[in-house]
Order: sequence, then structure tokens, then C-alpha cells
Amino acid sequence: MPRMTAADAAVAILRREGVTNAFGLPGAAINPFYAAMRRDGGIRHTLARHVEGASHMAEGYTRARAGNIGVCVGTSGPAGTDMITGLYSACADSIPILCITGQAPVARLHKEDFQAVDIASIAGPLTKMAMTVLEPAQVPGAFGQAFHLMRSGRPGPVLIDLPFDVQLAEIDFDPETYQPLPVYKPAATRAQIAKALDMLAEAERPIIVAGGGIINADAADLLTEFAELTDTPVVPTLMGWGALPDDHRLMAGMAGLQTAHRYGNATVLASDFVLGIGNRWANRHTGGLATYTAGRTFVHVDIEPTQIGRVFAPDYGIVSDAGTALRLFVEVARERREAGRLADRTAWVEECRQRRATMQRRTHFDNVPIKPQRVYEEMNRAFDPETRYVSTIGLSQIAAAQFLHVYRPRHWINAGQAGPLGWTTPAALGVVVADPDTPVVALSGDYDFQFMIEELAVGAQFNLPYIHVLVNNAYLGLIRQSQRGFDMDYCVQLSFDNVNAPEVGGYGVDHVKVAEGLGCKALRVTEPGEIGPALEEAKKLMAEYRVPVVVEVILERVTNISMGTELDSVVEFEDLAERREDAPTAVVALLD
Ligand SMILES: Cc1ncc(C[n+]2csc(CCOP(=O)(O)OP(=O)(O)O)c2C)c(N)n1
Ligand SMILES: [Mg+2]
Repeated sequence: MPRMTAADAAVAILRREGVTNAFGLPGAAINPFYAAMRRDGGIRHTLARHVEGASHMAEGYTRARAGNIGVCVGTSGPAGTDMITGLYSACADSIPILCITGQAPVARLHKEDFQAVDIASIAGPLTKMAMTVLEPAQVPGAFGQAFHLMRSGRPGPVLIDLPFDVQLAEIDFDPETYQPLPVYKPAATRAQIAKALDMLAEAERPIIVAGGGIINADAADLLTEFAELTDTPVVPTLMGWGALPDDHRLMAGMAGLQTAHRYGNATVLASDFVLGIGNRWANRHTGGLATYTAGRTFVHVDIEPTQIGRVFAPDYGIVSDAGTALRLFVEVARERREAGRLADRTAWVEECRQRRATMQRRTHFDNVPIKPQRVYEEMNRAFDPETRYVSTIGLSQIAAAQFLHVYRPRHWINAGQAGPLGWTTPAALGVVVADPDTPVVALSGDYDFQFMIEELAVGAQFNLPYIHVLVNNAYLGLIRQSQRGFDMDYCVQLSFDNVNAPEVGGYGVDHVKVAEGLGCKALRVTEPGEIGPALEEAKKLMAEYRVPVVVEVILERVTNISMGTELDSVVEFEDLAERREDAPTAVVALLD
């Protein structure tokens, strides 16, 4: 039997499970694992500048391609705690990442050893398994179980903590005959799908709410086929955005309190039946449940049994992987169509399309300082449907979801539930590592950008090119807006006179200089007409230098973005689109 260190066995299993990339940074307690990675030679390691960054890179890496599992590695103590935010983000959005940490030797764990922290307990609520492996011979089992859990049921992260002596201990292990454990995914039955279709048939104004579970299951094509077969309008959630292309005739818009379209909310409110697939009725999607549910029948399909009924009781629940459910939905719907048993939805579909063609927000403003809406209009012009967007949180992200267009699954990569500031840059880098051939455009507010700005150096060092649109209002804009409810503007403004950079006009940080200092290219624009040319220039710079290129747009300091607390009372702060020229890049042209 081959004999090797437990760390060598761990790396051999990573390889057999398909891992080709890791993100992290070493420290003394994880050096045996790094030594094993070095001996193996088959894992490309991206050295982060901050361990939290490594964890978000792993998440971006997973989310870019079906089947990927991002791996992040750090030493004991603060490296593990730094990655907790990454585990939270991944857990909250049902994304598998494997976090590997070093640890003090087993015999010293209880002695307050240097950098010994009980990371497994800290990570427990954020992972599907968090284990400090105390026996070297358990290492293969722990890794096998980790992959089994990450891939089974509702996907999510796992943490494996490896004491120093456990990594170094020799064990018998045969990588050749190692076999990944079977993956468990609940599957809907035909009877369940038929019942849900019966309920859909009884409805007059049905919609599908398409969640991130469809993206995780790589089932966007099946969703499209099912929607087309039954002629049912689709409302994607923020996590499901891209499952149906934005220019599809059945795309009804997103609904919610913030990242939503006026027509999306109106269509949900006009519907009488909602089939939720792979979604979790997030509170920023539903708003108040009384408004969301009144007068509607609900069917909820989810892979995690305890998700059914968690937020409200649906009229019918199905426990299933979204892909398996959709395959059956397509099969049974096709039979019913052939038997002439599917309802004619023409009038309802047309009604939804009319809303899309009339209820638009204005994007075309010529103001200086620039209004944010104009930035997204210019981005819609500059970036084609191949583009993948990466963003985190803030007014910037909310407006992006209201105004940008997404045409493919995995082309809107957003930390939906946790929304940790700083996520955008490292996540974008992880996305670029996973898929260097698809153009990546990240979008940050100035504060999100500053949170993990050091990771730009990772992009420069490892030649990970992407475009980073930075919308700078020198404000914690989203929090400024939410403080209106407290009648205050307190501890949220970021502007100052930069003694080194009078040219930034009191906006404080000179992002161009910082980005350049970190090895990236950077441009700044202050007038609306400059945005388009700057984005084109950024594409050229990216191709030439193969590094991240930052395009900073100096915005007006205060712009309130549409949001509210109920689907039927989202507050609009700007003029609405009245003519085509008001929203020239809307997918469905405004009827005027
Ligand atoms: C770690 C963390 N702390 C605090 C918040 C709360 N928060 C959400 S958005 C935001 C302000 C973001 O400012 P910026 O990135 O400049 O975006 P803007 O809203 O101005 O577009 C804050 C503080 C958060 N999401 N994450
Ligand atoms: Mg800001």
C-alpha cells in the first residue's frame, strides 16, 4: 500500500475530485500541506494578499462554471477567522467552497498554543461540515465526505482544519483506487410534477419565480424550455438572473424591494399563481409577505426539504433538485401539449410584455456630475451579451440590477444574501481564473472597492485581466439613503481633501493612483460623454497589459435609487422614462 503523509493524501484526493486551482496564502501551520501541493505540482495556486480575499476568490471560481469547487487555503488562527466571511457568503448563497486551514498540533490544542483557535466551532453554523481532523488516518475520509456534502442536496461550503502533526503523519492510502462518494440529490416524482402542472393549469395568470438553484443545477436551458412549452412568464430572482436571457419574450423582469424592475413587481402583483423553483423567498425579493402572497397560489420546488414552508406555507411543496424537477416538468408538459391540454396564455404573456414596454426607469441623463443611471446605460452599450458581471452590494449593485442586462446563466455573479463589502474584487479574480476566455466586468461602489483593494495586485501579479467599473459618490451611498429614515447623514460620507490629489476635487481617495500603484491600469471620467470611450479604452488596455483595468466614474454625491418595503410601494426618486430616448438601452423599447 502506498505510504504518504496525510497532507499528500489530502492533495491526491483534491486532484481525484477534479481540483486544479487553489487560492490562499501559507503560514507555518499549513506548510506541510503547501509542501504536499508542491510535490504534487498539479494545483495552480493563486496567492491572495488577504486571506478573506482568497475565500471570495474561491467562491467566484465556483460560481463561474458548473461543477467547479473553489478551494481556499490558509494557516491557523487569523487566517481561518479571516475566511469566515467567505464561508458565510458561500453558505448564504448555496455555493460550495472548500476551506482548508492549518492548526496547532493535536496535543497542544487546549494549551492556548500560538494561533490555535477553535475554527471548526466558529465555522460550524456557516458550513455543511467543519472538522478539525484529529487522526491522520481520518484525513481521506474527511476529504471524501467534504466533496460528498458540498455536491449533495443544497450546496454549501465545508471547512477542514488540519493540525500540523496530522498533516505530517504518514498513512497508508491508495490514490489510484480512491473513488468520490455518490452524490445525493432529491428528485421529484412524476405524480408531484403532474400535480403542480394541474395547479398551474387552473391558474389564469401564472408566473415562474426562477431561483439560483436552477443555476446551481445547470438547468437554465430546461427552465427556458419549460417556460416556452407552457408559455409562462419568468421572474428571475437576483440569484437566478441570467437563467432566462433578458431579451427573451417571457422574461417578465425581476421583483423585489431593491434589485427589481417596476414591471417585474407589477407582474408579480398581477399574477394569481407562482411556481417557485430553486428559490428561497428572500425577504428583499418578497417584501411584506401579506402583499406578496395575497390572492396567489404558490408551489415551491426546492432541493432542501426544510426550505419548504420556512418563509411561508406554500399551497404545495416539492423536494427536488431543480434540474430533475425541470426535466420532468418539460416531459409532462410536452405530453400535455401534444394532447392539447395546455392553456392558451397569449393574452397574459402580452399583458406582461406591455408592462415591460411601458414601465421603465429613465437612464439617459446628461448631468455633470454624472448620474449613476447613465453609467449603466453606457455599460449596456459597451459590453456585449458574452459579458459576465460581478458585484456585491450598495446603491451601485442595486442600480446595476435595475439597469444592466444579463443574457446567460452565471453571467450575474453577486453575493446575494451576505453582501460583504470587499467581495467584488477577489470574486472577480476567481471568476477570471475559472474562465479566462469570457470578458469579466466587475462593478463596485467606492467603499466596496476600498475594502479589498489590495487584491488588485493579485490580478496584476497573476495576469488576471478584467474591467472594474468603480462608481464613486464618495459616500456609503446605500446607508446614506437608508439613514433618510432616521433623518440623518451620519458617519457615511467618505469625501476629504486629498493633499496629494487636488484633481479628485474633494472626493478623497485617488483610486487611479492606488490602482496604478498596485500594478493595474486605471482611468477616471467625470463627464457622461467620456464613459463610453473610457470603457473602449479599458478593453484595449486589458488586452495589451493583461491586468485589471479600473474605470472610475465620478458620480454626483447624492442620488437615491428606487426601493421600498413592499412590492406595491417602491419609491421612485427620479423621472420615469417617457420617451424612447429616456431609456435607450432598455431591452424592450419603450412604447411611446
Ligand atoms: C462588511 C460590511 N459592512 C457593512 C455593510 C453595510 N453596507 C452595505 S452597502 C454599504 C455602503 C457601500 O458603499 P459603496 O461601496 O460606496 O456603494 P454605494 O452604495 O455608495 O454605491 C455599507 C456600509 C456591508 N454590506 N458589509
Ligand atoms: Mg459609494
